[in-house]
This record gives sequence, structure tokens and C-alpha cells, in this order.
Amino acid sequence: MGERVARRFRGRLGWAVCLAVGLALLIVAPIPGLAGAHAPHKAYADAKIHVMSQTYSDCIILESNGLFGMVDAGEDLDYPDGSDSRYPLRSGINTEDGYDEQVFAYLDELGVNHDNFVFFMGTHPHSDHIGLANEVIERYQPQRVYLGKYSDSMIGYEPALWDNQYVYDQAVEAANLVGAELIQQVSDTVIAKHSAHFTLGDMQLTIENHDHDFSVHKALDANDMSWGLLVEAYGQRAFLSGDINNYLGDEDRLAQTLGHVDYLKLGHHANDGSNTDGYLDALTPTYAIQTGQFELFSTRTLYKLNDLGTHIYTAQEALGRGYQATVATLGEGGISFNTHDDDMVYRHHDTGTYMYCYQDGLPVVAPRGWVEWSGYYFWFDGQSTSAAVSQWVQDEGNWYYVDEYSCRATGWRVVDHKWYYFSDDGVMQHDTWVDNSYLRSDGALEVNPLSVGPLHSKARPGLDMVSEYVRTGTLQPAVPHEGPGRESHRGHNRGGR
Ligand SMILES: [Ca+2]
Ligand SMILES: [Ca+2]
Repeated sequence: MGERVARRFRGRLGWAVCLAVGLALLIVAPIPGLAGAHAPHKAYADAKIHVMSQTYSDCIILESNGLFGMVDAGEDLDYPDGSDSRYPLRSGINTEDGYDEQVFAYLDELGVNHDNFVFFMGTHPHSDHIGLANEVIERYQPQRVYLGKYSDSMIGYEPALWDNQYVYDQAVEAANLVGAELIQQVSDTVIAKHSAHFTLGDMQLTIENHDHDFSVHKALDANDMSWGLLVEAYGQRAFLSGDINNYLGDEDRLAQTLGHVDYLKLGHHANDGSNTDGYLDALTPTYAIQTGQFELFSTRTLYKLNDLGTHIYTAQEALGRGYQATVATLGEGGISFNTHDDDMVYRHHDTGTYMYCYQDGLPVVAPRGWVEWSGYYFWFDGQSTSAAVSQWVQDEGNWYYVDEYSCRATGWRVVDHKWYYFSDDGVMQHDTWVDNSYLRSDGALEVNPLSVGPLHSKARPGLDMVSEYVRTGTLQPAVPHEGPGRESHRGHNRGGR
């Protein structure tokens, strides 16, 4: 899957807000010399969660008091070439993406080494979660490795095998090679040797959703095996949910036990099947982060989080803004993020309504006007948080049409069974000739009822009907059936005012 450059747009108010915040900071800035004069010096007293900026891949680093842990390592450039019969090069295996250098550079910068690297935990054996695990384990030598047992024989659906066995075997091999304690089964008992409860500096950690047994009843997908990690520090609670889903009722069970979390790493890159409504109702996350492409965010999940008032952040957006990771710092007063920004951002979505305006992860009413994204134009009417869909738009004396994808129409288009022509910048043409066809004062194509069959909305612009009509070359006088001008558009649900 190709890496897409994250796209982000500064709203018109963005710089004004920046300026206002900047001024506010200037006003409240402490007098130099007094600041920190009585602050006790602490080498460490922190709890941070670094979600690496990888689109469609999970790599999360925990840091507390100079100690480090890691939950998944992300996709790597390596993949099975098929020369070993145990590891066929199956279709669907990622042979393109890998974050090896990015992750090494980040861990190096943090100063991770054998002495401070307490544990690595793999949530489940998919390459976008543990592909890079063996490289990280060999290079940084964690003291413990948590990784549930896996074998392809536990999966009952052959197309979902991918290179699971390859990445799993390599991670286990690496753990053994560096002498890490390999823990493949944990107990909920606190005092057990391999307890699901442990600490990292000031963090209390709990492995969740670990008690599956697929030796008898097979899983359909390794996501069904995903572990999660609950992180608690300074009164804040974060849940890193791997690819946990609800196909086997896992989220229903977690909804009963987890309770409110302040921060949620959304399950399975915010795909459908994970982050179900009842689960989100129980967790009511204050903040959520998606490690996937926003345009593929489940619409249901998106709307649910909006209803809950959850701030939604994405690794893709952080990447587009040049952050190597979204760093959440847990403190007594709440959670702060290195990526915090009060600018308005526009987010495009592949399903549902197509363009939304957000500020600090919450939907906000966008200023009235056009927003360009990837060569397409979207209309915000100044009263809603999302762009207009299937609507006429009047702006500065011109008429435009935004289609069912929220995109501004250009060229020939059928709207409500009539042909219209829009210039390259979207302006509806009228009282003029285009392609040997006459456009009436209301913009609709002059129709010759004898030479043109019924037009319907599924006709594509371009276009056979137009060509056919143009070829007849027998324009008739205007058909006086709807009256002139704007009256004919009545009932078309125009946007704007
Ligand atoms: Ca790989
Ligand atoms: Ca690897």
C-alpha cells in the first residue's frame, strides 16, 4: 500500500488564531530569572506515549523516568522472498513499505539501549505491527519480550496468513538471540511471575485481551488475537488497543472492565469492525489517535467520536506536519500533546460526507468559502462543520454545483435530469453557446424533445447524449416549460443563503 503524503490545510482564521495565541503567550510569559527559581530539580518524573507517525502501521514507545517500553514496532522493509517453503510470498504481503530507518533514528535520539529498554510487546503477528520487531530487538536488546504464541495453524482463513509466521518466528528468534526473557502467556494475578500487571517508571501497565486459545477453535484473522495495553500514570489512563475488534465480542468484554480512558489508540486503524459504539460509550475517550489514513476512517466511528466530544488526532496528519511522533505527556492535570495546534484543518474522507473542518481534533463550523484539496474544490456554507453535498451554490454572483462527492462540478453535468455546463473554475454557463449547444438563462441545455431521449442522472458528463444531440444539429426554439432564470431551480436545495 503506497504511502500517501498527508494533506492539511490552514483555515483562513488559522494565522489569526496563531497570532492571538502568540500574543497571549507574550503577555503571560514569566519574567526571566524568576521562572523556575524554586522549582525542584527532577531528573525524571514523566510518563510519555510516543505514537510514531506511520500511516497504516503501529509503532508506539512508552517512556517514564528514563525507562522505555515499546508496543509494536511497525512495518519493515523485509518480507519473505519465498525461497524458504515455510514462508511463501503470498499475495497481499507488504513488499513496499518499511519504517526501519525512521524508527532507529527516533530510538537513537531517545537514547534507548539495553540498560533502559525494559520491554517490547507485540500485540499480534501482523507485519504492520511486528515486522520491525526482530530488528528492534536485535539492535536495542530489551530485557523482556511479550508476544503471544502463534502458528499459522491457528488461523482458519488461508488468505489471512500473509507473512504472519515469518514475522512472528523472526521476533521469537531475535528475543532468544539477545537473551531477552520471552513471555508468551500472562496471568491476571498480580503476584504471578508473568503477570499481566507490571510497571515502567511511574507507569502502571496492564496487558488486556490476552486470554484467547485458538488451538481448538481457529481465528479468522490474527487481529482476533490482538492484545492491548492499559497505561496508567498520574491519574491518567490510556489504552493502546492494537488491532482489537469485536467479531468475537472482545470489545463488549472490555467495555465491561476498562471504564473511562483519557486517551485511546483506536483499534485496527479505525477500520469498521473495531471501536464499536458500546465500547466507545464505555470508554468515552477524551482523546483518540488513529494510525491510518483519515479518508478511510470508519464513518460510524467518526460520528460516534464526534458525538462523544472526543478530540481526534491522526498519525497521518502529524506526519504531514513534520512530526516524527505524536507525543502524549501524562500529568496530574491531564494529557498534553506535542502536536497541539489551534489552527483549523480540513480533513477529507472517502465515504460519508467528504470534507470536514476540525480544530484541535473537534469538528468546528468552517468559514464560508471554497476549500481546495488535491485539485478538487469543496464548499463550506459558513454554518456547518462539513462541506456541502449535491447542492447548488451561489457565490459572488455565480452559480456552482457540488456533486454527490462534495466536489465542485466542471464541464458537462446532469443535475436533476438536465444538462448544465460548468467552466474549469466551476462557474455555471448560461445564455451562451458551448459545444454547439445553447445554454438557457437558467443554465440548462436547450432541449430538442424530438432528437434527444430522456436524460437521467446516471448519465456521465462527456458524453454520448450531448454528442448525439450536438450531432443532430437541429436546435429548436427554447422550450417554455419552466420559466426563465432562477425560478427553474426552485426545490434544488441550493446551498448558501
Ligand atoms: Ca515487511
Ligand atoms: Ca523484520
